[in-house]
Amino acid sequence: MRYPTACLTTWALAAALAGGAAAGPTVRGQSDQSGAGAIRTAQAPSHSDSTAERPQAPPGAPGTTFRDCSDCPEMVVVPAGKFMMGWDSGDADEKPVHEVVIAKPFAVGKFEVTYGEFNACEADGACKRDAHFGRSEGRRPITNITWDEARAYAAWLSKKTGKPYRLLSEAEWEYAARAGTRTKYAFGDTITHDQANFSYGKQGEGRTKEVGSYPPNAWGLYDMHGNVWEWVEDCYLGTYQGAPADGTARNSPNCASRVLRGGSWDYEADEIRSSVRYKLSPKTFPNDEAGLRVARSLE
Ligand SMILES: [Ca+2]
Repeated sequence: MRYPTACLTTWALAAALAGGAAAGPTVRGQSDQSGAGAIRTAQAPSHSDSTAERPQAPPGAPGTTFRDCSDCPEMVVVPAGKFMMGWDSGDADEKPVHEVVIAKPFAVGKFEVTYGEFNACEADGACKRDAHFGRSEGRRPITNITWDEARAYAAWLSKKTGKPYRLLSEAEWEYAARAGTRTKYAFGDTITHDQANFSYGKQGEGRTKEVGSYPPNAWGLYDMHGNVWEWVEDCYLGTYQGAPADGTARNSPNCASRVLRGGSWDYEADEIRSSVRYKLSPKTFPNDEAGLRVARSLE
């Protein structure tokens, strides 16, 4: 069964009605990523949002959004549940398709981490400024970031907030990207340039776009398909044979490659599907297609 029937939860359907995953990225030199033209369908709260510093009720219910500090990424609570990870018709590393159970709700970054957000970490001395060419691109997703730097950013958030920030596990990432669907994309078995930032077919011609420039998936998460590849916690292993069924990350001593998910602005539609995987050395740099999204465990 190539694309099993979509199975949205009641909550996911409600969220959807409310408005709301080859070949891998090549290492390229820097290009001017300025410019606009994105189809804006949502406006994220700015960092100056006066509500950001107010005490907030502890997050818990799926769909709840929150921010733990004014400079912190906005987070969305995703529900507990289970899903089938991988794709029978995909690459060898997407098999075997296997069930994963996510026992507890957890929070996921509503957007990819932006330059503006990462700059706060740099300003605090916890992230390396010079590694990112000194660019300041506001709400464009941070790029040219290594796996080590991505984890350093999450560690900084944890220290700053006292909350357990981290990268998503690979299983959590696919669970969040699918948002209750079993189709090739969160939007169905096809995807259009009105739904995600991906290549028109000419390698190197394109750019990142401001996060939130395209519609969210059914769980309120933006840009899971395309824009930038997103580092996850797992060590890259060539198949899902022996993969954990509880959503935890896979690891390996002296891991040579870490996983990125979701595709980027420079990849075509087939390569931004929910199940697609890529690997890079955790210290790969520079790469103008590699970014991150954070997760936070809930108490
Ligand atoms: Ca992405």
